[in-house]
Amino acid sequence: MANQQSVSRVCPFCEATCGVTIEVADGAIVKVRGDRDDPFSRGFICPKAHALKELYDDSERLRRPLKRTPGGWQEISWPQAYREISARLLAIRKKCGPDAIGMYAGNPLVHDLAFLYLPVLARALGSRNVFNAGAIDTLPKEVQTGLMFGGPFPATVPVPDIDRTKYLLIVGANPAVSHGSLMTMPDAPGRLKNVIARGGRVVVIDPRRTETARLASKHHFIRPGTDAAFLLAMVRTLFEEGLIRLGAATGMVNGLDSLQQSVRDFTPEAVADYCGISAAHIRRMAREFAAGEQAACYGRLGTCVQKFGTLACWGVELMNILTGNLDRAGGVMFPRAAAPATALAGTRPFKLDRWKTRVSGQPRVGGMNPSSAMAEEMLTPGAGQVRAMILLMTNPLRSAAHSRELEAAFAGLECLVAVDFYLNETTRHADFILPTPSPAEQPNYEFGLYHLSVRTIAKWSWAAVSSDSPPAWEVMLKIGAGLLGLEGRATKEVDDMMFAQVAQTAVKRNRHWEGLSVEEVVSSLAESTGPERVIDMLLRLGPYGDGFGRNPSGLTLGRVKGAPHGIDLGPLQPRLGEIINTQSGKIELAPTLMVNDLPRLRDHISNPSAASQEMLLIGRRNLRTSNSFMHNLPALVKGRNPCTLQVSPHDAARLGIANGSAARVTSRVGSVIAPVEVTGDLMPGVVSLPHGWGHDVEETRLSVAKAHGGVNTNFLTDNQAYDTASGTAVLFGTPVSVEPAH
Ligand SMILES: Nc1nc2c(c(=O)[nH]1)N[C@H]1C(S)=C(S)[C@@H](COP(=O)(O)OP(=O)(O)OC[C@H]3O[C@@H](n4cnc5c(=O)[nH]c(N)nc54)[C@H](O)[C@@H]3O)O[C@H]1N2
Ligand SMILES: Nc1nc2c(c(=O)[nH]1)N[C@H]1C(S)=C(S)[C@@H](COP(=O)(O)OP(=O)(O)OC[C@H]3O[C@@H](n4cnc5c(=O)[nH]c(N)nc54)[C@H](O)[C@@H]3O)O[C@H]1N2
Ligand code: SF4
Ligand SMILES: [Mo]
Repeated sequence: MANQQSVSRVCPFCEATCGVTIEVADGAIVKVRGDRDDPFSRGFICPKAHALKELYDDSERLRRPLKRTPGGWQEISWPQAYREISARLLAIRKKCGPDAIGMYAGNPLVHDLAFLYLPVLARALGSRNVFNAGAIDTLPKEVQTGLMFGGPFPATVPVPDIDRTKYLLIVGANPAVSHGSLMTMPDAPGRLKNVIARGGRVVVIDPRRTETARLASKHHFIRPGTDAAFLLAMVRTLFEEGLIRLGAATGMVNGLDSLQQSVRDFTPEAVADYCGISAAHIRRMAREFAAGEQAACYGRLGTCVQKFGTLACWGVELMNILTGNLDRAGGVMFPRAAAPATALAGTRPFKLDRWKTRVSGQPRVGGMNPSSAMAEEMLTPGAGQVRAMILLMTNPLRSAAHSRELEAAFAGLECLVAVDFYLNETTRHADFILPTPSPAEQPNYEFGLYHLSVRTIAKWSWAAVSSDSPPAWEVMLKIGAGLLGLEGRATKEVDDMMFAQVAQTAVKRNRHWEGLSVEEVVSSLAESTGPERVIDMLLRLGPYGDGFGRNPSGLTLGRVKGAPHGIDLGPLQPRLGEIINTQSGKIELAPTLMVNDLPRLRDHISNPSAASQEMLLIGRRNLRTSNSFMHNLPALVKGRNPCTLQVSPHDAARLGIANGSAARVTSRVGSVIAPVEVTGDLMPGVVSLPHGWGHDVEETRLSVAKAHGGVNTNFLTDNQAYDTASGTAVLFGTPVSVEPAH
């Protein structure tokens, strides 16, 4: 057949970085399959990998910029879009100041090289109103690791050394479906099974008997939102029973006594009823964990998007540190990325921002506002009110808490610009939609995720097919240039200006190579442009790099590209000494923020819920789709409707709702009607609905998604409920009432 080609790359649809081979014939994608020659994934993929083809083929995916006009959507050229957007935004900034234009970056940006251009656009914007999806996801982990290890995120997040551990305690994560988060590893189910096959144990703490729980040695239900109490009771047991061993962290910690004092009253007996786990089980798990030579405690979304997210993340980390499992093979370790993010960040230790958000005084972290403050910042008049937004690959009207209120906020904006390839529930409010290419049409390097990877990997992803549209990084650079009054300048010219700044920081931060100057770096890379140039610089400066010729056999982007299936640089290695970046130079075991948050937890333990007859709503992920944007792809949504309200048999009987009937679920902020699925997998008192659904809006161009509409669980989640330490929204553990819907 004419013009056939196989292209190797990484699948961008979750954090696992599975290698795929895309078969292309005559410019069309024929097939996506697992790449057996990828040293990390060895052929493993999940059904979502096929979205590389499906998204490319989707005729409803936008190919040209859209502009809202009184007569409806109009296709316009890219130059016209840049010109008009820059004029509109500059006028708003002139009238209302820089804070009037906000920005919100969503999840898929992490998997796009444009991620590297986020700081560029943020600088050009100069607004205090920048938001990201972190506050509905990883933020408590960012705060906790920042305070304990010094940051920057994610370079100081330890990950379980899953391929060597003998005991894995999973708290609030479902890697068998999510394929792991803040722990990059292809084939999560296989790796979990291998822990057990090696004679190890996997223990899961989750209000739902999940797919991961089914693979595990043991599962315990836990009442949503009570993990901090559970984990601190485990920590207290370690103190009480003399099980503290610091291992590699010996001599490197601060605050051990203060920690012991702080957790004194968290006895297993005091928290057992609150958590729904018996005191005997808590003690036994603490002993087992401490006895295991190589044990890793891992928490994810269930420990983050809840009322005590920062405290729960603290508890997870304390278990690892206090049992000598930090920086130990088979415990939790700090990955060493080939292209290190630290080269782009400042050197100063992590600190919470002095600034709080304008309206409700929520914490800001790393210059970002939490997403739960977004609606009020748009709706509340006064100096600094947000009147325009730039959205980067996000669908907050389905993914963020209290999306009904957000809808009103977005509808009232003077200008909304969305970098997105669908006309969906959020972008339908836009004035301009800028559709950058689908992932298969673009190269990539999973820059962020390789900082969280359970092996050190460097792999370039090649574009399988070409596109006429500019990549997202270029669109962001152009919008940034417009805001800086550089509208109309050549991309290369603006990019060179931006790169000179980035190179300056990187050379200053360089720890590996002597005698390197900014001029040398800039001139060596003068011919290239865009994020490829940044990645090349980071690889060459990094620990495996060629040091711009100082280590001739080291990595360059060219060498990485020359290994199409990826380069495996080996297992995790101890590196605690080079990680710690706190003011004191020690690991802070009892940061003030956490200790000061304990009274809030104690209050909640003594008065768990004003209305304890209410149910607690949690989320659920679906293996075949990711968040909100794959529901227009027929191959991924065919079959059984996954958007059901799961209820335990006990509650179903009590509430008079039958399997297959409809139930009304009501929270403080809203109400939805969902089909009921009665299942013994759910803890009594808890109901579960997946997120990202509710494709019921007429004006969208999502005909397949509309036919599989589902309900939007974020009509129920409450943006006034957040982890006060970090500003992270409570997405799991929302109090709701449930009744038959007639
Ligand atoms: N209730 C509840 N809510 C949740 C969660 C939960 O568990 N429960 N999970 C939360 C989490 S962890 C996250 S990360 C967020 C995610 O929420 P978001 O960050 O909003 O991500 P998505 O829902 O995937 O929406 C992605 C948007 O980007 C567009 N898009 C996707 N890929 C590309 C691309 O390559 N190019 C362009 N131009 N556009 C693209 C899609 O059309 C879509 O509009 O949701 C959160 N919301
Ligand atoms: N197939 C698929 N994969 C995905 C995604 C997707 O949408 N679909 N999304 C990706 C994204 S953006 C992310 S951030 C990751 C998330 O990765 P994970 O965190 O592994 O994913 P979740 O399924 O949200 O797992 C959270 C678990 O916490 C449990 N839980 C809820 N409340 C509590 C609680 O209070 N305490 C405890 N202990 N557990 C609780 C839930 O029942 C659930 O099993 O997944 C990624 N991978
Ligand atoms: S687990 Fe699935 S979605 Fe995640 S990277 Fe692998 S193939 Fe892609
Ligand atoms: Mo996420």
